[in-house]
Formats: sequence, structure tokens, C-alpha cells
Amino acid sequence: MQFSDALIARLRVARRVAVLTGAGVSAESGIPTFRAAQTGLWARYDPQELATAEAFRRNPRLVWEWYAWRRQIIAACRPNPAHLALAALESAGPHVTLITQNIDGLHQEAGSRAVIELHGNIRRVKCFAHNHPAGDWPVEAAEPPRCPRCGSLLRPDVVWFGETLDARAVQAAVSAVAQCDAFFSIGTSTVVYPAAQLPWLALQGGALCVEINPEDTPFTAEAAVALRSPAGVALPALVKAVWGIGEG
Ligand code: BJW
Repeated sequence: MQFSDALIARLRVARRVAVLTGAGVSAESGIPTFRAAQTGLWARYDPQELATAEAFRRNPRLVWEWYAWRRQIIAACRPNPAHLALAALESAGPHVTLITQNIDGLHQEAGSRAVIELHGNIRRVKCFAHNHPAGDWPVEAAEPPRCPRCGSLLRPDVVWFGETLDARAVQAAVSAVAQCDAFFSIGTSTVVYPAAQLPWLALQGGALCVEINPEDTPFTAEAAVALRSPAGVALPALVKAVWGIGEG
């Protein structure tokens, strides 16, 4: 892939980089996105029936089974070149803050250490009544087990529609984005709030904004550079071209 000299030069001098990732960054690992027209999860399943607290209250077993199925898919997937490029950038490049909406843990598996998870992580469970952390997903359980602390049902440790995000995670993300010189929005449709506000926050702060996505999003027209390419192709090439890291 070719990048403009101006883009390379501006990224080279960036001291603080913030990155927001979404489901598209894991698509090349084999994990379905949410909003793709045919293959997206929300094209086949109703989020109101599966990804809300009301849904869990109505039918905890159904919700548990759906997440157990997704956890199994995710467990069989490995990080792709986009995850690996971001991990390499963190260890050898400028100061990087990686903010993800993904719940799959693939950034950490690729080697990224400081990951802000805005929507939780499917590998963990917590209790429905009080959010008591309850450790790793119990692989054997066919239905939601009980919290050892309070006896309420356990649920996936993810953020459903209508639920607030972890305040410390949001604060850390906002602070990193407000201070960054360069901002990457990668593989997200930029429609789910409050995460979708972050690109605009970066813009307001004067950061150079780069979007990597094969399709348009509400942010595309605002980005200084929009790379219409799969993340697993564009990101390793860009990290190599700018910072000389990786195979490219
Ligand atoms: C590639 C690629 C490749 C493909 N390379 N790219 C303000 C305004 C309007 C609405 C709201 C608002 N504030 C709150 C709301 C309501 C709601 C919301 O935003 N709704 C919108 C849909 C309108 N937000 C919430 O409820 C949030 N809570 C909240 O705000 O609390 C306070 C509050 C409560 C009540 C009222 C008001 C305020 C919580 C949101 C939780 C989102 N949860 C989910 C599920 C997580 C668990 C699970 O996995 O089951 O999170 S929904 C789903 O969407 C998931 C994702 O993290 C999230 C974002 O999706 P993402 O990652 O962008 O994926 P896609 O599929 O949409 O896009 C993929 C992109 O990749 C595409 O663009 C492709 O082109 C691209 N792509 N292949 C690069 N190879």
C-alpha cells in the first residue's frame, strides 16, 4: 500500500497516539461484526432479545446460551496482522493508548498491554444483581450459575444496550483522546455511543484523524485521511511505513 509523504511525516512526529477499535479489526480473525448487511450479528439476531438487561431478566438461559456460543467462536480465533501491528507499535513506537469496543480479548492476546475495554470482555462473568466480579467464563455451565457472593445469576461481563460503561474506562479513554496528536478509528461503524463520540473529541482537540475501514462511517468525511482497506492490510503497512516496525 502507498501512503502520502504528508501523512507519513505527520504521523512520525506524533508523540501521543490514541486508537479506537471496533468489530472490524477482528473480522479478519473470523469473528462476525454486528452491522454487516448479511453476516452481521444484528442481521440475524435481535439485540433487544439478547443484549439488554431486560432480555436477561426475561430469559437468562437464552442469553447465556447465545453468549456461550459466541465465546466458543472467539476462543477458536487468533489475533490477525492488525492486532499484531498495534501490539508492535505499543512496544516500539510512540506512546499509544488502545481503546477497544471489542469484547474478544484479541488485542491482549496479540501482546497489547494497556488496553481500555469500553464494552467489557466475554471471557469474564459477573453477577447480574451487583456486578460482583466472578472470574472466567465457566465453560461447563449450560445455564447461568449463581454468584458465590450473593446468589444472584451470573452474566457475561459485557456492556449491554442501556447500561452505563465503566466510568474509569471512559475517563481514561476521554483523557487519552483529548491529549493525543494522532487518532486512529479502526473497524468501527461509529454509531454506538458513547464510544462514537471519541473520534469527534479527537478532532476537536486538533489531532490528526485517520480512519481505517473498507466502508464509509459517519466519521469518514471528518477524518483527515480515510484508508478504505481491511485493517489487516492497511495497518501493518502503515506502521511499517511510518515507524519502520514489523514486516509491513
Ligand atoms: C472492517 C473490516 C476490516 C469490516 N477492517 N474494518 C446517544 C445518542 C444516541 C444513542 C445513545 C446515546 N447514548 C446512549 C445511546 C444508546 C446506545 C446507542 O448508542 N445506541 C445506538 C445504536 C444508537 N448506547 C448504549 O446503550 C450504551 N450505554 C450508554 O450510553 O449508557 C448511558 C445511557 C443509557 C441509557 C440511555 C442513555 C444513556 C451501551 C452500548 C453498549 C454496546 N454494546 C454492544 C454489545 C456488547 C456485547 C456483545 O458483544 O454482545 O457493543 S452493541 C455492539 O456495537 C458492540 C460493539 O462494541 C458496538 C459497536 O459496534 P462496532 O464495533 O462499531 O461494529 P459494527 O459491526 O457496527 O461495525 C464494524 C465496522 O467494521 C464496519 O464499519 C465495517 O465496515 C468495518 N469492517 N471488516 C476494518 N477487515
